[in-house]
Formats: sequence, structure tokens, C-alpha cells
Amino acid sequence: MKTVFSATQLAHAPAQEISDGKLQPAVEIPSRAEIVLSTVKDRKVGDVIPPLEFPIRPLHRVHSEEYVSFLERFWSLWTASGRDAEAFPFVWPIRSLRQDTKVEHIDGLLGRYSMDAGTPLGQHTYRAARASADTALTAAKLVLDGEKSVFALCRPPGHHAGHDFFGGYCFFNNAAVAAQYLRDYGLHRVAILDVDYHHGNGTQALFYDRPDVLFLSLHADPKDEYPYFLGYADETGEHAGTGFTRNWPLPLGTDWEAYSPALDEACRWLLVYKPEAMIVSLGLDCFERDPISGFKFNSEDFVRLGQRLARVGVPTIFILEGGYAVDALGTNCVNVLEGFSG
Ligand code: 6XA
Ligand code: ZN
Repeated sequence: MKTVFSATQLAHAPAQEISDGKLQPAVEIPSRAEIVLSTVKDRKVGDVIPPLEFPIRPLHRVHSEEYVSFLERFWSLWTASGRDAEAFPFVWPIRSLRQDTKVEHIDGLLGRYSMDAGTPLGQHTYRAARASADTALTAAKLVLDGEKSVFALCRPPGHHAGHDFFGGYCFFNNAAVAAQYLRDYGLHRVAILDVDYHHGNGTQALFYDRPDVLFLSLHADPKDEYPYFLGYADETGEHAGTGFTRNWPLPLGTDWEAYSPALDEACRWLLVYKPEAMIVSLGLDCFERDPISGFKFNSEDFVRLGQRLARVGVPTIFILEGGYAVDALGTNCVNVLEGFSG
């Protein structure tokens, strides 16, 4: 299996994040990608190739032009306002505040275009996020050109990012951008299976009213876990997309034994839908030692996950999402890829 990777993604290197009511060391850090890359090489998964540089158009198919432009201009606006440290949003246009004002202050813009205060932005965030989206797009192009499976080693991750907002360490929704690219360049039915520990709220929302991109997600029950406000079992799509979203919220403490029946059910939906390609939002944060998560996968379980996904039998793009137990991340990720490849 080919891996797509760009070192430009490492330029986004947050030092701190807000969690548990304090500033703590950031967990979505460059060493995540570095350990996955070195394990891909050590275990000879296949060639590692750089992404193509795509124009802005495929990003605008998923994200609003205003939002993309905000991310591009962010650092110059932030520094022009006299700041030089990492930025965190802190005020949002929530219920009863005006949605229709044209905000110009960078603090207002940060609130307008975000969903949480847990996602640090820095000088190189835009450049790294573009490289991450290019990585996913290149994987999609390879599948259109006939590859049966490709690994997009993406970072920063993408599945929480929506049409016009960032959050959950995500800026551009790599899986959604890849899915839309597959649709725009010839495929009619694409499925996204999100196995990250957290619900992929951004991806779900982007395709919620569409039947051409099936969204299936297994994740920690949002009543107990981030992102709290989406990912419940009664969310099944709307309008033309009714029935084309499915969620399996699972209790904290879920292990492979409890997870695999839900995965089997998701795979049965895939067999019914018969996608021409599948995108796997591959988070490795179901791991028992993940520092921010509460499931109980061991490293062998990730082999089983890969084996199960292979049985779906469709061209597959793996897109890296979360997973923060850095020492085990390469092993767990490559376990999925090897399990899949057999
Ligand atoms: C709150 C938790 C962010 C979740 C990030 C993640 N800081 N999403 O792994 O998949
Ligand atoms: Zn996650």
C-alpha cells in the first residue's frame, strides 16, 4: 500500500492546549506523524510519496471561501493585533448574539470560525493544514487512477472541521475533501467510515442531506465525550440524505469484543450501499493507553480492525485522524494497514 506524506504538515507544532481547565502540553503534535512515518518505513508498508500541490478549488468544494481565507489570513491579523503567541478562540456568537454582523476583529473572527477553545492556531497552521488536505486529495487521485488502497498520513486531522469552522485539532476536513473529489472526478457513491474514538461531527454535517456520500461512525457516546453536541443514534440524515448517516455511540470502556458487533453492523450497511470507494477516518485513539480517550483496544485489536475492513472489499483510502499515545501510534496504525493488506 502506498503512503502519502508531506513534511510541511510538521510545521503546525502547537506547544499548549486548553484542557481540564488549564494550559497543558498539546497532544496533536508533529511527533505523531513522525512515528507513524518511521513505522510505515520500518515495516515496509510500501512506497512513501509526497502529495501533489492542489489548487484551492477542491477545498472550496467543502469549505466556505470566507473560512479558507480567514485561515490563510489568520497569522497576519493575529500579529497585527499585537499578539505573537498561539491563539485560542474565546467568544462565540451563540444563541441571542448576532449572527449577521460583519466581524473584523481577529478575536471575533476566531469565535465566528471555531467550535471550541481546545484547538491552538499558530504561524504555520494554514500551510500545514493545506499540506494535510493535499495529502488526502493525492490519495483520492491515486484511487481514481486505479490503486486499491492508499494511506494518507494526514496531520493536522480533519473530521471535526465543518463547512466554516475549525475545532478538535482540525482545520480542513481531509476525509470530506477527498470524498468530494472522488465525487467530482467520476465516482457516484462514496462511503466514509469513521473509526476515530470521537464522533466526526464535521464530516457528518457536511454530507447530512446527501445520499451520494454515506457517513458511518463508531465512537464514544457524545453524552459522555467530546464533541457532546452531535453523534447520537437518532441522527440518520435529512432530506435526500435521510438514511445515509448512521451513528454507533458506544459506552466509555468499550473493548474490541463490545466494539466488533457494531463494526459488523456498519460493514453490513457498506455492503448494502455498495460504494465505489470507501474512506476510513482512521483515528487510533480507541487504544487503551490513549491519554485523552476511554476505550480499551489493545494493539492486536487494530490488526483485527484492518482485517474486518478488508472484507468490505472496496477500494479504500485510510486517512489519519486522532490518536495520541505517541509511543504506540506507529504500531497501532501500521497494524490496521497490515491487517487490511493481509
Ligand atoms: C478536546 C478533544 C478533542 C478531540 C480530538 C480528536 N480537546 N478527535 O481526537 O478525533
Ligand atoms: Zn479522536
